[in-house]
Amino acid sequence: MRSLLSFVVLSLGLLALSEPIVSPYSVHERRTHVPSGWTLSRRHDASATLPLRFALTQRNIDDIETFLMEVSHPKSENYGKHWSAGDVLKTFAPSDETIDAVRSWLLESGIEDERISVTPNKGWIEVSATLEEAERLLQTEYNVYSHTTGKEHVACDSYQLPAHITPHVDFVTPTVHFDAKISRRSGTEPARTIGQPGSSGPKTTGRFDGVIASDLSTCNEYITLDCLRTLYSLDYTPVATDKNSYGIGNVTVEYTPEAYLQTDINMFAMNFSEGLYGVAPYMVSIDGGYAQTEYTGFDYNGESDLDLQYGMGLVTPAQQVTLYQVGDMVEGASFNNFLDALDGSYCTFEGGDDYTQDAEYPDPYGGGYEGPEACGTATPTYVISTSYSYNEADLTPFYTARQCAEYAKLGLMGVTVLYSSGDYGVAGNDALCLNANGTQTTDGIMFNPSFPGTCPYITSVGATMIAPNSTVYEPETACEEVIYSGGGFSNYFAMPDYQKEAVEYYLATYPPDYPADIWNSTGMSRAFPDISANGANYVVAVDGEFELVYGTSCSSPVSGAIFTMINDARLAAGKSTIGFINPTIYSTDFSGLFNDITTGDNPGCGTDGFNATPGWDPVTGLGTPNFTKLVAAWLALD
Ligand SMILES: *[C@@H]1O[C@H](CO)[C@@H](O)[C@H](O)[C@H]1NC(C)=O
Ligand SMILES: *[C@@H]1O[C@H](CO)[C@@H](O)[C@H](O)[C@H]1NC(C)=O
Ligand SMILES: *[C@@H]1O[C@H](CO)[C@@H](O)[C@H](O)[C@H]1NC(C)=O
Ligand SMILES: *[C@@H]1O[C@H](CO)[C@@H](O)[C@H](O)[C@H]1NC(C)=O
Ligand SMILES: *[C@@H]1O[C@H](CO)[C@@H](O)[C@H](O)[C@H]1NC(C)=O
Ligand SMILES: CC(=O)N[C@H]1CO[C@H](CO)[C@@H](O)[C@@H]1O
Repeated sequence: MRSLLSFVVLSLGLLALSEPIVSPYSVHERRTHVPSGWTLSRRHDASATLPLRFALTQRNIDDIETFLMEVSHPKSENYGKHWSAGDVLKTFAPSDETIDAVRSWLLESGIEDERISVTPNKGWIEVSATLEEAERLLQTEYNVYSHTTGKEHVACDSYQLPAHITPHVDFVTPTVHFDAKISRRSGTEPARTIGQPGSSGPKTTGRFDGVIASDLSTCNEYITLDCLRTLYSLDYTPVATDKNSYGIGNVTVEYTPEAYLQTDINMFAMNFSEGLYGVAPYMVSIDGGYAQTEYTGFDYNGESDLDLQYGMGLVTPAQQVTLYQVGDMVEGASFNNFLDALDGSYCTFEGGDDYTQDAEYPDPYGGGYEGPEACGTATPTYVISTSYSYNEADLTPFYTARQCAEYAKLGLMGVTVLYSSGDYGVAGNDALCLNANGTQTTDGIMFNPSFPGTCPYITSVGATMIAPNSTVYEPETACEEVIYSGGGFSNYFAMPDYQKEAVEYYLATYPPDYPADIWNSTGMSRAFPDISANGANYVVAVDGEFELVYGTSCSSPVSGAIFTMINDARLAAGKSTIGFINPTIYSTDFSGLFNDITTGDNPGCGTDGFNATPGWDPVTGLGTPNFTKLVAAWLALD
């Protein structure tokens, strides 16, 4: 024992005196393009200090899909045996070996111990490095880029890590992460985050003055709760509302400044759901989120009013709905800020996750939320529906991969995560398409998939509509009114096994007639959406008037309500929640339980997009839910 110890001490002593371990460097991340509007301005100042943050590789993360399938695949013995938050934390926290490897490398490279800090959750290591140190550690060169607006940003084109460090680090910031959000986030101006007016929310055709028939004969022009109940065979009164203390019926996430108005819920209630009058969602405030009333208008209230009126209406007033309201008025928030609140192990330092990308709290911009960033303070509910999205290309592969793994963790815990698939067909938000050099413009010609829609561990929801002059009793068609259902093939994520058969059938039977350089035709990438629901002509009370609203923003909360009712039935029967549903809904036992949508398409990027076809398709997924069939099939599972 003794001699071994002194040997260790001796070798450490030698190490400190000798040259660092020689290990060949290799490129860790490289950026393909400088985003539009930015130009290389100059070398970064030699006197600058960089807050280098190393995102440490999580333990067992390569097995996350296996773990998730184990509890989510209907044929698995452990179906429904979801994990506790503690199990998740224990399984994935970076190992001591990882922390030691990165720390030793930094020490050997001449960084003093007191400058190296590890976050309490062990997820990150931070070092305040001089420019010379950062460039030497990462074998790179930092430059300053200027935006047409005069703003500046520091970035490098690529960076390297020594071979023995590579397996321990997901990514390093600040480096190549230089995307759309960053361009809105420099100098003193806060990030333009999701939920901000002008970002892609639902669309409205404005005030609506039509007359809604008391039977269902006007559903093709005006969607109401009754139209949806009939379309999706949803005739159910929840019974497990008190039996289960937490989670069910908790369906919505909103990002400040988007906010609902109780007066609008009440107005909606008077016409369509009497019992909803005066009922408020249970609000969980994250990072200073609150239902702001300073700003009104469709851009501020449309999304939240829609989500809550339909989400709350469909689960009935008997079932409480939780509203996660994320972010303050100054900075807003990102999905990562929300995930931090649900999972303390995901948080980084005192501030956001990637300070170039996510909101930081306490808000450094003044006049905002001064409390600490929410970190593991909120409990995830059983169904979480979000009607906001990025374009995949707004973000880097490492950033999306890390966030996507978080959704898998929620799935492990029995949570169903739904995201709207986007409203621009095969184009991205705001009709942006990709160029070969990686930039996004409205005249780009390459399809531009949406994120988190392309994350294989969430359920992506597209949009349908009742065809003109059709009734609720006829099959719907892909939404082609005001918006087009987002759908297509990821450029970042590989195809998960659960959808292989369905997607391969589509590709073989209805091969899209587009050149391989405008879409990911490899047949090996994650295809979306997974399902769909009506997204046109919703009658929504917004700022004291009824408006007609369109978007996959409608489809996601409606699907969330349906899955919440299925959870209710299972919980009442003493079973688990349905959790991550994709392996189940694509399985043969569930074939035919969704209403197959076979007409319509999702144009974008100067094309007609893809076609809805028999079976799964990249416009409407497996189709729209039939609650009656689905609840029976899910009750038949353990
Ligand atoms: C709501 O109810 C009022 C009062 O009955 C009626 O005048 C109005 O047309 C209704 N609006 C809608 C959109 O149904
Ligand atoms: C990228 O390609 C587009 C379309 O070809 C072009 O308009 C744009 O100037 C290019 N941008 C950069 C930064 O190269
Ligand atoms: C729907 O019906 C109206 C009136 O009957 C007619 O003018 C219109 O052409 C029809 N639209 C379609 C798509 O059939
Ligand atoms: C297509 O998708 C696969 C898997 O997601 C990915 O590896 C590949 O790079 C993508 N191709 C392009 C051109 O983006
Ligand atoms: C939904 O399923 C029920 C029960 O099988 C069936 O009666 C109903 O017709 C289905 N609805 C649709 C739209 O297919
Ligand atoms: C009805 C219900 O289950 N509500 C729960 C929603 O989630 C919050 C936690 O975020 C619980 O406190 C509520 O009881």
